[in-house]
Amino acid sequence: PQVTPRFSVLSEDFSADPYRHFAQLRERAPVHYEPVIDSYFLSRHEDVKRVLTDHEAFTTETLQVRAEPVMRGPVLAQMTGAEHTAKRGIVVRAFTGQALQDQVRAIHANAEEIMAPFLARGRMDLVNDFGKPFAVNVTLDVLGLDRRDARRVAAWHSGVAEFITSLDLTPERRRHCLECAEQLEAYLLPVIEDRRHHPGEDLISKLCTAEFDGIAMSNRDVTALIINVLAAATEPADKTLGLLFKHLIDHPGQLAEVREDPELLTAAIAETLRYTPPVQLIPRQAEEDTVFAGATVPAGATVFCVIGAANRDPAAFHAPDAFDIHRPDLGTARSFTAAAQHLSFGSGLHQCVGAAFARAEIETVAAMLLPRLDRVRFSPGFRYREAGLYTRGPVSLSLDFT
Ligand code: 2IO
Repeated sequence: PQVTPRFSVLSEDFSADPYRHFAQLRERAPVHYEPVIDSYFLSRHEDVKRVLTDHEAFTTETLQVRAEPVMRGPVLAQMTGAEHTAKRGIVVRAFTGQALQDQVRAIHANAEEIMAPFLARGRMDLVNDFGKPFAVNVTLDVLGLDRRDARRVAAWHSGVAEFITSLDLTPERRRHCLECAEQLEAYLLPVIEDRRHHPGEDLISKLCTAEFDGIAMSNRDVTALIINVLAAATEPADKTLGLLFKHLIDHPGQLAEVREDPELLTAAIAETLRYTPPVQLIPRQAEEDTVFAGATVPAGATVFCVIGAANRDPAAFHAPDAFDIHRPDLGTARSFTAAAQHLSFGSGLHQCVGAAFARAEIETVAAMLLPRLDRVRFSPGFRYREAGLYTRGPVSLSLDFT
């Protein structure tokens, strides 16, 4: 007799199109166990929200093994209590007010420079020609790192990102990722030393001069926060931009509306984040046995929140599988704050500290691109493909225009 293979989120079938499986996951396996990686996957909006906001029962302990080895120290999401409040405050200040205004100018300048050579050609791969170099250069500017180091930093960043976003790393890949992280750390240390003596307006200087409990942060703490910002600002950016244009091109009516009224871009970005979150998984560690609708998650277990599935839960969103920038349950203004209904920036204490920056970044470039990409469409013969389980986005997005 034929044996039906057990459904697995680690299967090729799932990664080819996770969205096709989300309803089944929510309805038939709301607490889904993956034996190979000894982890649980939660997919209902209510359950994911609960995991992310119940900080006692579900902690970020798991980042000690999932992030710290390549971050070279503790990141914001690992911290708790007064230390978390103080250090998060430092990062929040570095991404608001005048700092954010300066960052928007860097976003503008980088976008202008990188898109220029492609505009005359009438063809551009929005992900590889534009999004990736753009995301790296903007992040370097924000951190205050030398743009001439972009290639090296981008290569090290790929190793760091691969470590965080892989569910089953081979020992060889793991070694490669750790090597990237060590080289990145060695590159950053002299920069940190220099900024301690000659601080500027950049984020590294702010981290170097900020005090917590009257004491400056150690090189290890500053390094970890820099790598944290590098990964968080780079990895999801090109994906979000690519997904936004993919959805708008697929929905010509909504594209026309956004062209007509650029104020609608905010809603289009928020809906893109809900519909196709660039960060699909958020890990936590269960500290106690917890009963969900489906089953029990045991104390000590690693839990992955399946953000894409939660964002398409009909219990949270009406007609969840439709891309609709006008959906009344989106709450555009709330979408980049702690009150967001979608879970793409997480929720609770550790909700994305870069959400306002992300919004400014994607809004700024999209507003620059739209009027320049006349009659934008997929290039002839282009085949749309997405990749990634943890972070997910278009492999490429070849666009023709004018
Ligand atoms: C290392 C997937 C890059 C974050 C993590 C603790 C980073 C943390 C995230 C996002 C994006 C990453 N987690 N941003 O999911 O800072």
